Amino acid sequence: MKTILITGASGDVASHLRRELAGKYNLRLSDIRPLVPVKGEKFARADISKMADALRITKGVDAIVHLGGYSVEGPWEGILSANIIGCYNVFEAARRNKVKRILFATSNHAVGFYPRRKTIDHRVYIKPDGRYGVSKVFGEALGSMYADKYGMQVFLMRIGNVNPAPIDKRRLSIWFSPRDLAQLVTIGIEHPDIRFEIVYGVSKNKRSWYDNSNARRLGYRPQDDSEIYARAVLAKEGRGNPVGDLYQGGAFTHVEAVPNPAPLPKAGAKTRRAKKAAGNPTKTAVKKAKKK
Ligand code: 15L
Repeated sequence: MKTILITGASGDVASHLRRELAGKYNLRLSDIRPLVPVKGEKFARADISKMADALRITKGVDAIVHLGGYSVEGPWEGILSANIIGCYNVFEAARRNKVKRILFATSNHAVGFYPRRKTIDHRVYIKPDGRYGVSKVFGEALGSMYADKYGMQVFLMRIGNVNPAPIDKRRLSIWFSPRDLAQLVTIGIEHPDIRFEIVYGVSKNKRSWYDNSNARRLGYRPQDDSEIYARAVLAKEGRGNPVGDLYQGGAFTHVEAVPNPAPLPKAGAKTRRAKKAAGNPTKTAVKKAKKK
């Protein structure tokens, strides 16, 4: 059984992926945030913006699914550290540890400034819709360079929105169901002829604005279509935005920050383990007070 490292394992996308891949691979997980592994998983806490951590987690794995990083539009410092420095470290650590294959979660936001009326494929010129999108383009460029210069096998997935069901009008076009995610990732891990590929990580949505023929060529046959949710989703749709509604990237094209679904632990905040080691100050204080 292959050993697969999933970075960003505490995140949303990884939590779906871990469930879908359970039993198929030995899963090695890493994240800057804590996580409780289940049977078949091993977890290592790591900050990928530190090369030593990246080297430690990538040792002895057959492939890497790199999901870790800042996952929305936001402040440059966070994006720089996780998505630029961190992404470089993961690719470079993989090379030094002789890990041949890497699957990178790039994003629809690498091409988010394409208008919604246009269907785009994997060959279009990049059009990032913010700092986050630019950082994903950087990861794509790293992938290209590591494939050409070092012979790494690189599978870039421009992911739409992974969710059990689509959450709004825009996501009807870019929805990626957990089981379709698992299918695409499995192709990325198993396909014998991956050198450098760009595919869209989306289900077979009727309203899709992607021509995902490259994924299809590699054997991807998505099962899910957001259309069955369309009526319910559209009934709840709020007021739009004249810019966001025009472009595939939606709000990312006109706001400076999107609420971060996976905030990092605050600097100086203690982990659960560290708190345990230090004793729970509140409980200790209560006990002492009772004894008096
Ligand atoms: C992304 O790239 C984000 O990682 C995810 O959190 C969603 O915001 C998604 O794009 C989206 O466009 O819906």
